[in-house]
Amino acid sequence: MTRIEELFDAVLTGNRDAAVEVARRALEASVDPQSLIDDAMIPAMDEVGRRFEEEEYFVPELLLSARAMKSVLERIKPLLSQKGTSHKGCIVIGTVQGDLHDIGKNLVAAMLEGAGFEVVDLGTDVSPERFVAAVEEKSAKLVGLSALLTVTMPSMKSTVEALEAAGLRDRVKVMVGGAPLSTDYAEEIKADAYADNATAAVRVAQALVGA
Ligand code: B12
Repeated sequence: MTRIEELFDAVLTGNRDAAVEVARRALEASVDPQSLIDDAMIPAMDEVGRRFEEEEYFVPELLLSARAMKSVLERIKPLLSQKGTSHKGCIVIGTVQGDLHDIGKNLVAAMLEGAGFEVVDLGTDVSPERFVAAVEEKSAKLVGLSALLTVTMPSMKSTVEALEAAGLRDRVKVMVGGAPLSTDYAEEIKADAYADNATAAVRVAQALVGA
């Protein structure tokens, strides 16, 4: 079994210690940290989601897999930083109200930080008012909204509307992401852009601030 397959298995079975150990060995052997994410852990989480849908997995299994992926991400995060990056401005990011999923959002935040953005991460279950307050306080150029549940997608619309009502909409760009989203939905709620993964999120963010 390759290290990528071993990591896939460890995340799929929610074995945190094995996941961390395999990742450590892979990094020692100079495996690209991005490939641990893209080729092992994201496919593993997709399979976890599929098993959940098929009722082979339940919430405890989701939590164990999520914990394993998070532990590896914590260790990989510093390696995602690109050397010599300049400060590209502040981005406020968070998972919208009602939604507790944060793995994808954390990954996007880590990659943006690595690309030279100052990232203010508000965490999960963030109300439109908290997004508005943080954008104001930090004079942020960008705000990133994450949602993984179809039922929390409308919180994105409320957040865009709250930014508009606070008179901030013409000085902050809104970028949205999360598995149930699409470019069409981003357009519908008047967000500026959608990205379907963390690498694309960095490209989109750079384009939005003209970096
Ligand atoms: C792990 C997980 C959980 C964990 C979350 C742990 C955590 N700390 O995040 C726990 C157990 C808490 C959980 C709970 C629930 N979950 Co859940 N969960 C998942 C699972 C398996 C994986 C999500 C994940 O981490 N993926 C890996 C990351 C890397 O991918 P990602 O999040 O999509 O992020 C990428 C992109 O979307 C994008 N992106 C993400 N955010 C952003 C933001 C910006 C600005 C940008 C530009 C891009 C971007 O870039 C990321 C990196 O590439 C998914 C299934 C799936 N495959 O998506 C179900 C899933 C999302 N969950 C689901 C459900 C139903 C629930 C619960 C309601 C279950 C329950 N009955 O209690 C609760 C809801 C809790 C709540 N209020 O939020 C459903 C949602 C169905 C729907 N259509 O709404 C899914 C799809 C499972 C399924 N197939 O049914 N869950």
